[in-house]
Amino acid sequence: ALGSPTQRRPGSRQRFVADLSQCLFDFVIQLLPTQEELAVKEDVRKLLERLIRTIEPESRLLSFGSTANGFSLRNSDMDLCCLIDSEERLAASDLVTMLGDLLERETKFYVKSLPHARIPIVKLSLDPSPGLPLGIACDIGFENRLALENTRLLMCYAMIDPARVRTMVLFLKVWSKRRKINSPYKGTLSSYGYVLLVIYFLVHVKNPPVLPNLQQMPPLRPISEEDTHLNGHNIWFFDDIELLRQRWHSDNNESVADLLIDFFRYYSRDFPYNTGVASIRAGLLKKDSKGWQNDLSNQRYNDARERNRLCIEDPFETDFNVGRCVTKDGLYTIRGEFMRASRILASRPERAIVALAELCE
Ligand code: 3AT
Ligand code: MG
Repeated sequence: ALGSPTQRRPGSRQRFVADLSQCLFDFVIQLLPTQEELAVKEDVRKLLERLIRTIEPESRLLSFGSTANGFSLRNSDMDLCCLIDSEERLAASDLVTMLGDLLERETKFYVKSLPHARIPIVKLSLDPSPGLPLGIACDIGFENRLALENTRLLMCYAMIDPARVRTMVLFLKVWSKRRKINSPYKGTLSSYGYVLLVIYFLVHVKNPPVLPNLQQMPPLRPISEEDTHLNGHNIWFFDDIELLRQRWHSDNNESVADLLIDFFRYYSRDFPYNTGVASIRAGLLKKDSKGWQNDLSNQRYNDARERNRLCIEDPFETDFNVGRCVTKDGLYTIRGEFMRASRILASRPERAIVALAELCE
């Protein structure tokens, strides 16, 4: 009988949304890495590169993931990729073993080599110290050129509209970590998966769109197949962001708070989890058309079914489901969290800061 709070006080909803946008900006800014942290990480990268070159002189060590795409939070891990420019190189598993031994001898890092993993890596970590109050965690992989390219794609999306895109992504990363739904090893979704959900929403769900589809824009000049393909995957996208800014403007003027509220609503109610695949390259696809269907009748597909609860197409490796780690329980929990977030943002129209705190509790 009281009606919704919005009905009680006209205008209070708009005020809430405006306050929430401001709170989101303020909240995210204090979570960004400091200049000092970035400098320490760059020093670590250079040190590791020097050491790797004692094994493979023609190698380069490059950052990817959040350290390189503009979606980094304070104390996020470092993802490094070693590229070797010479023709004759050791196998990744041998490199991992040799590098692990070398780093164990020459540095203070704790080292764990995983030479036989699907993607062989060396994992490093350092305990906290006065200069590095939160320590450091770092993964080194080899020849993962697709990851370098998808990092560049996400970075370009971030650069088109940093105020809205970066704020949304950074907030969702913190939120998903605090709500414990950011652990692919435990059946929930990786940060990379959440970022793709945000971009999918901004390119394909919002109308008018907040972001253009960089993979479908016509190239400025003809490009050869060789230049657009890597290991059989089309990795082309429009990456001249300066030019894009001159030529493309979004007609969508919603605030970051409006977008976030709508994001939670969409993924709690509207996204077709049972049949749909979120593809930032091609929009909403069908699980059927990708062979990712939930075929309940066939025993053989048991495993596939468990892997295809939440379907998010990788932008380049299109036969790869980025959400494949998400289990039945994991998806149930994630959707529950989207609903909880929606409910909190719908029911607290007066105090944005309280809503935000409750959201990330
Ligand atoms: P954090 O700040 O570490 O939480 P992040 O942005 O670094 O987030 P991830 O650690 O999830 O994101 O992933 C790091 C990069 O590794 C992002 C992407 O280039 C690559 N990557 C991660 N997961 C996948 C995947 N399932 N398929 C393809 N590339 C992936
Ligand atoms: Mg990372």
